[in-house]
Amino acid sequence: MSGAALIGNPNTGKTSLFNTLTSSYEYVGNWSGVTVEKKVGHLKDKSGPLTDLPGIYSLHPLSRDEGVAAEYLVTESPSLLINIVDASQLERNLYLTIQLLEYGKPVIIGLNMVDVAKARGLSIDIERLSASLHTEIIPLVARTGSGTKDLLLSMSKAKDNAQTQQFEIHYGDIIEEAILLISREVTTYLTSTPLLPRWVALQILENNPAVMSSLSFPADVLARVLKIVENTQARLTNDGNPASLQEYIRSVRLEIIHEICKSAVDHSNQKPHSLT
Ligand code: GDP
Ligand code: K
Ligand code: MG
Repeated sequence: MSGAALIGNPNTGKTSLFNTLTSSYEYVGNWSGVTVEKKVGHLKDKSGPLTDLPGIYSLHPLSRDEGVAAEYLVTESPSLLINIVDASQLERNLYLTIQLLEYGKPVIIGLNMVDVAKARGLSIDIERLSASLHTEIIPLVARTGSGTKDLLLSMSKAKDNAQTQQFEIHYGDIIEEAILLISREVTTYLTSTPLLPRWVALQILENNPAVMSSLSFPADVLARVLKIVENTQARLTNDGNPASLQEYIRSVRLEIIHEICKSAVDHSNQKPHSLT
């Protein structure tokens, strides 16, 4: 019963939106084990609970506090993710977006701070961006509430037709083979979770501590999986790639994000940062 969740980079307007979209609190406290505030509210349209997740730049946490959101995705079963993206920092924000799309649950992108983007002279082709990411994008100005009605409408539609995510990155033959091998090992242990074997395999290849510690596999399965990771790293290195698996996977994502932004963002009228 975890309903929908707001997830995104820090300072993108998640809490502003949470306050606009909810009418009362269901729970306010801390996430277990950390001093990060946990807020769950009731959506104004009475369609269920909404969780305000702590801001992160990536699902791969650099601290325990940052692990909260990834642990939430593993242990809870959110029916809908509302990814709040800062339109004025699109390229940086899309790294998390890509990881959320890979998670496989319905995602709606709340493209917030469009007022800031506009003031900076950035023009975002929302249709093109939406087509590249295969997901719905709602422009927002959380500070004034502009777009929040459209967001609520889109949220209720998403709940009615739980579409599956179409977005998928091809990471190259070496990684794709490893994803298949790991998926084969872990699938049976994921049946009671909302998790896609492909997503879990990627988190394992990236050595995501929040995901690894939230899942438990039998010792022999874990040993075989870690052996696959080791072999994959060796194959990548032998193939002339000096990067770690984690860096390599990150670089593939960054390259794709860069291409997506090149085609969807027009910088030609962009003003220098110091003027805004
Ligand atoms: P969070 O860290 O993602 O929860 O972001 P907050 O909701 O705390 O917002 C961070 C700051 O951005 C606050 O000062 C908000 O008033 C401001 N803010 C939020 N949304 C918008 C927006 O659409 N436009 C502008 N200009 N400011 C916004
Ligand atoms: K904040
Ligand atoms: Mg906040």
